[in-house]
Amino acid sequence: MPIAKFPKRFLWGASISAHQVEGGNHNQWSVWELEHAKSLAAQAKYQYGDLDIWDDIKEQALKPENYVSGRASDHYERYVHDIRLVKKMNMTSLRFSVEWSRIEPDEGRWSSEAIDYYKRYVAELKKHGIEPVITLFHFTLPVWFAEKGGFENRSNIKYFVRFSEKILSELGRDVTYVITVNEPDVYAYESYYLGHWPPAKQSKRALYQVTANLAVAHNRAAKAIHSLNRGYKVSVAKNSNYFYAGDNAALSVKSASFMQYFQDDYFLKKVYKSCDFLGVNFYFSNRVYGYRVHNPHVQTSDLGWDMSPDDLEHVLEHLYRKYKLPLIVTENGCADMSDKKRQWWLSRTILALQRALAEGVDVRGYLHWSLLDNFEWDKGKWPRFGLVEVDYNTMERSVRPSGRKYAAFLKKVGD
Ligand code: IFM
Repeated sequence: MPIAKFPKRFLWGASISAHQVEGGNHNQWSVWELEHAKSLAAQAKYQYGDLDIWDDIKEQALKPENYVSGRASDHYERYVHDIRLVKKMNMTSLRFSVEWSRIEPDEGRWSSEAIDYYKRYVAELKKHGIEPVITLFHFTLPVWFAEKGGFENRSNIKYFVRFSEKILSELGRDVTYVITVNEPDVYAYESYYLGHWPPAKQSKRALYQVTANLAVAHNRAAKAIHSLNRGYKVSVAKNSNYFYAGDNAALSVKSASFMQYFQDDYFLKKVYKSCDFLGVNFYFSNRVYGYRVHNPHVQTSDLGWDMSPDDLEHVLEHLYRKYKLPLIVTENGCADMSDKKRQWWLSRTILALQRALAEGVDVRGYLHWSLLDNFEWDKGKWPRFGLVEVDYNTMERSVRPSGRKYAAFLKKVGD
């Protein structure tokens, strides 16, 4: 692992989201999972049969249970243990999401039990000196809000703003970093254009409407949060993958830059003025020839995603040059069940962070996706993103070799 001089108080840690790890949730996703588990299992061979790891995952991927979050990683019950693990791994920050459907299970009814739970959760982090980075919307919604049309209806945004105000006024200034919306355009694209996620619509109009409404939701929630206290540091977590031309043809160069613009700036232009920093989620790069993306597939993750960790540097440089806001990498990682590639991914990523810093980019943190193996939405539980492996039968945790290396690096960097 390379050793670098990172800024003091750089946030080093990992990310998780409520629905993917907590278990026992009842929201629009859990309802959808139960309705679709059988058909997702039936399509598994067609969906994943070409992946290199098909033989290793087929038993799991062919079973409907794989597609039901259920107990997930049982983090709701085991958070004290998991936070201790975060500490033991020398991390200084944890990004997690609060589950709106627990906090406001029925419209206008706040659950004091759920609020107390998240207060205890934050207190546990603070006790260990771990900086919370809290997410308010990470793809899951209370059923009542989804039934009203969710973020497709602009008039529903007020419910999200009310929830944001409520939870932050309850948690108070024990929290500083707030992500309003996670990967807004991934959510809109998967749920309203491709129809892979609930509510499984396939409409261009809905795609644009939801994207635009999520920008408004962020702006209004940020305003409400800032009026509680100007000390909150608010952002979105923007998915930002890297597009580059595969050859020198003018069309490839133009297309790559248009794709980058469309992915990043179309949304960020609407929200950056109400952000105190930018959260960046980086997973892969896209090589563009003419109008098309065609990746070299030299190194791929278990999900078949191109692995080009070095390109994080370009993404950070591009966003910083454009928006002049401090950056925190709020997600970055790879699905790697054998844990053979994650260590390499981490060291290349750390070098990319160093290069970006050396170029003058104001990077303030790195949060690896993910702390734990977790429920990967419509793909279920077979993709393994965790620095820490979860045995879904016993819920036992074991830190993977890559997790141990990351911990050793963080120890050195912290000394
Ligand atoms: O698991 C997801 C997460 O919920 C959002 N960002 C990408 C991750 C890996 O696909």
